[in-house]
Amino acid sequence: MTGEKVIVTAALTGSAHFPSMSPYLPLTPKQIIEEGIRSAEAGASILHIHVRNPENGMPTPDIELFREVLTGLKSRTDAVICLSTGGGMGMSTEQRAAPVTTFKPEMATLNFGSMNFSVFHVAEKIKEWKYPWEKLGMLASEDYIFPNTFKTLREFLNIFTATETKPELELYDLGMVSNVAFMLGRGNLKPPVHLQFVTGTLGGVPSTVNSLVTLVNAARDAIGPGNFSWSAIGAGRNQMPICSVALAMGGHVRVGLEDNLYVSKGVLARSNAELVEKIIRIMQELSLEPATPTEARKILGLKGLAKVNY
Ligand code: KMH
Ligand code: ZN
Repeated sequence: MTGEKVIVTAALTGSAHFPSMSPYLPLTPKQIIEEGIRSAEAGASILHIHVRNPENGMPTPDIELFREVLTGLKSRTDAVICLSTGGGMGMSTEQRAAPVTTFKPEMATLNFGSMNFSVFHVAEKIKEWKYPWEKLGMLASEDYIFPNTFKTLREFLNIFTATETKPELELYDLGMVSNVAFMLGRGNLKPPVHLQFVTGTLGGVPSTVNSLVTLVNAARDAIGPGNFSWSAIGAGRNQMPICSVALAMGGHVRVGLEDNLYVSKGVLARSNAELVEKIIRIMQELSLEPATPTEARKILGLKGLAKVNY
């Protein structure tokens, strides 16, 4: 990929960060749309979308909220939309898959293995809570297993095939690389696949250079160098260092408030665009340029905006 344009993904709000953690986390459809437009203007070619209850910021699978965000974005930017099927804690597989079935997006995430996915440790750091659900949800995550069995992966992939949606395979650990190789071998997945290496979540690999290098090398061994493109996530303070290493390795990058709330040590990012601008400044120092949405579609082999259902 060296010399190719770099795809910058902006993950706008997610479900693992809570309203009390930052006043800049977009919660309402209007806020998510504005954040997406500004991130695209700053150079992001993919916008990764979750939605939240506008009353209290709680992650929700509400289809009408997705529709409002998707139509709002489509009317103002040609950026690629990558919908989340990870949803939020406790959402059923059906709820998680519904946005793909309904809107037939060009891309959507697919978390490629079950794991502990917890944020309970963050609760101790929050002094003032905005909403009652936050502390309850955070503490309950100590006993949460994020379910992504081979059966549900097969069912999700059948949906993605039917809707011509390119899955972005979220890999949090080494075993998930084997899962990809296995599903390729069974024909549930077709190469080239797009891998998102997620580092720094509690329950997944740590955000270290060695973790990223190990995951990339494992993918090269198990999936084959020509059979995948890849991007990297560093959670929290490791977002820019891990993305910088990914750039040097010829990978694509994901930034945004879903994964990191800070633009520098102790300074809250005031928008997703700030994080997009920061990684693009780093890219410029490395003589790398962000891909446009059209270039991202070509690199990833996407079906085009004309074939979505929103
Ligand atoms: N939660 C992020 C670490 C999804 O939305 O399906 C990866 C992600 C998964 O964005
Ligand atoms: Zn997400």
